Amino acid sequence: MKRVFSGIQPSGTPHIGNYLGAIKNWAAIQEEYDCIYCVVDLHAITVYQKPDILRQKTIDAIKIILAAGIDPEKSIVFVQSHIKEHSELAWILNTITPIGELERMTQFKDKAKNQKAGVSAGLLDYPVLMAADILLYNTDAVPVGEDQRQHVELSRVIARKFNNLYGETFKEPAELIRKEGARIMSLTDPTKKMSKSDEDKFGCIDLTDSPDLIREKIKKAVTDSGKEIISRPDKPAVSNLLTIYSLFSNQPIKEIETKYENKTYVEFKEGLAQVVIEGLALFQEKYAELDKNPEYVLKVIKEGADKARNLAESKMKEVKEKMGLV
Ligand code: ATP
Ligand code: LTN
Repeated sequence: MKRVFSGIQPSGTPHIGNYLGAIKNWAAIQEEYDCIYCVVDLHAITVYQKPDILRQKTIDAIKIILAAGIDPEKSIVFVQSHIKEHSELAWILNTITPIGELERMTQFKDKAKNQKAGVSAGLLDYPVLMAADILLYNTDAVPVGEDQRQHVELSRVIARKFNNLYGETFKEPAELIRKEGARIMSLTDPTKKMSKSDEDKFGCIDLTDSPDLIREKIKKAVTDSGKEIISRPDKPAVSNLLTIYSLFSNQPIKEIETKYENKTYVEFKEGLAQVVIEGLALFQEKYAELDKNPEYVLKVIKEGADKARNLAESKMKEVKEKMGLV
């Protein structure tokens, strides 16, 4: 089976953008691929995190992965900082990565704007650590949202350069990006992607939001001028809501448009809230069960690290031999 690797940062609370754009798909492809899913705490610290909160969010992120239907008997689930080879390989890859490639990354440029106290070397280096995550496990495919495409492309550039210098060592990974849901937009500003770091809490629906809060957020979501409920470039807000509706209900957008022809935005939003609440119900039920069973979660984390370590150690040995690091 081909290998899949992906990661989620334990910063903020995951939202339906993370779910529809990535995690839901992670569960769906478990039968087809040999999957490894990682909570990337070393990536999260490229922006300051309070230690106690980081610790808790890391465990919460593991629970999110499990509640989304990822089965630790089938897939490896682990925490990035538990496997030291990620940092070790990132250092090695740093030595062959041109700074110019890192400076042109869109995510770096966006996040650098918010680091008022000066941009850290870690923020610039973020994509190299991500390349290390991916290349360490001979990954074939990386399921991510659209915002991560550029980083996966860079990991191919780095793999190619290493292979040219030191001999065939790394596979060149492909991004696996779904057409629908790859970029869920903010509910309050449809020109921005839904993001955990958004200060406006009404922009995001978090995966752990209660039904009442989901209804309230959808009620407050912005719409476009005109009354039609239709997906069109000049109706970015409504198009985003229709995408969310379609992905949670598994109905094509065209059918939803027909259903709400001649109906009001209020009626459409009530229907949407219901679909989102129902679409998250099973996930939330599983999440609440895991909350009651912290020993199980810790056991999954430990066993996941043991499996990942075996693979990572053997790849690092190969890398060091090829480079003359003996
Ligand atoms: P955020 O901006 O919310 O902090 P992120 O991309 O920085 O998200 P992660 O939590 O690590 O951080 O992302 C997990 C996955 O969710 C990634 O594959 C990412 O591409 C995807 N993702 C993030 N935001 C969206 C979105 N608005 N729509 C679709 N996919 C998204
Ligand atoms: N940068 C990604 C998280 C991430 C990742 C990875 C995704 C870190 N390492 C390796 C796929 C493969 C993000 O912000 N979503």
